[in-house]
Amino acid sequence: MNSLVPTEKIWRNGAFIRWEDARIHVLSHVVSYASSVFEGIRCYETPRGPAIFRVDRHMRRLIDSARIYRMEVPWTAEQLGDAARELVAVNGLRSCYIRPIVLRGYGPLGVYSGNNPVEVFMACWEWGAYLGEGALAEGIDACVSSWNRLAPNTLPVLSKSSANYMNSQLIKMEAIANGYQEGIALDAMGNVSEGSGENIFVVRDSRILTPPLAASVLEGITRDTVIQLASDLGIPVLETPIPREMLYIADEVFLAGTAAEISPVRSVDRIPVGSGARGPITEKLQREFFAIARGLRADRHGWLTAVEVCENVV
Ligand code: PPE
Repeated sequence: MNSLVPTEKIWRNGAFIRWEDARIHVLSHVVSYASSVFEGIRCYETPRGPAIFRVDRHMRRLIDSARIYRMEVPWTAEQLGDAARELVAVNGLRSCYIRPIVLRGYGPLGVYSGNNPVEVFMACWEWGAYLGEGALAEGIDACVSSWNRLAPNTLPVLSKSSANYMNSQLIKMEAIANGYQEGIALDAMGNVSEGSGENIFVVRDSRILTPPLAASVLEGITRDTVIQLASDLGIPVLETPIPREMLYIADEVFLAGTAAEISPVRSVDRIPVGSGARGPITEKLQREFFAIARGLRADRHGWLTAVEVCENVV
């Protein structure tokens, strides 16, 4: 599952290099100190060719993530968006996951990173169902993690930095070790925060609730997409602190992220969510989301960026 199949090319600092050549030295700053920020973006196959979903928002967040850590990215969001389109085209992919990474490279060691070069890489590969086959239709079994999400004044969660994913790994490993597919973390106050790699939504009495940004969540782009689509469909959405026990009495729970897309949660801590199957509001949002992403419904919010397919990929 989720195996990494190499493609031809990776973009590095403005040029395409072979997949095998995208290497860094073991003493690069990032290896010891996790000094990198990254993105995850999906490109969907549409009837008019491949299209990247909300690439401008992702590239803006990448630059913002770097800015929080005083890393200067020598590219604009627009230039990185162009690079992403070219990357998909040169690799001849129809649909894929795109991973840009900004890192502190080889140079002096020691915590201070101001004298290490900032390098930008971007790779893509085909990535299927993030939470396993059947997750989108049947839902997943989740637990509340014994690990909290990052407390304010520790690591900034609005920066999608690699360091934050050590916390995500603890949440995910515990969940898998205990027979669940995903862990839901609480924030430092004990309210619901997010999954190890997804934002969370709860449906109760035909309203959708999601934790606010101050609940130590990543400002997810799929989260924003869900909020917009719910509003289009006339379903009220509230960004509000959610107590843990709401997960046990909710009508529906779902996770949202680029990799996970919109995935229903069918049980939390072995307590069935609602009827224990995908709920109607989750399904409605999934249908709308995939129809737009796959170019089957009008792109009314301007979320898709077309990739011009190369005829002769070398
Ligand atoms: N919270 C976390 C902690 C998170 O990692 C993600 C994305 C989200 C929320 C949703 O953000 P967005 O993709 O903008 O809707 N997680 C990415 C990485 C997953 C991974 O395993 O790597 C992703 O979904 O691409």
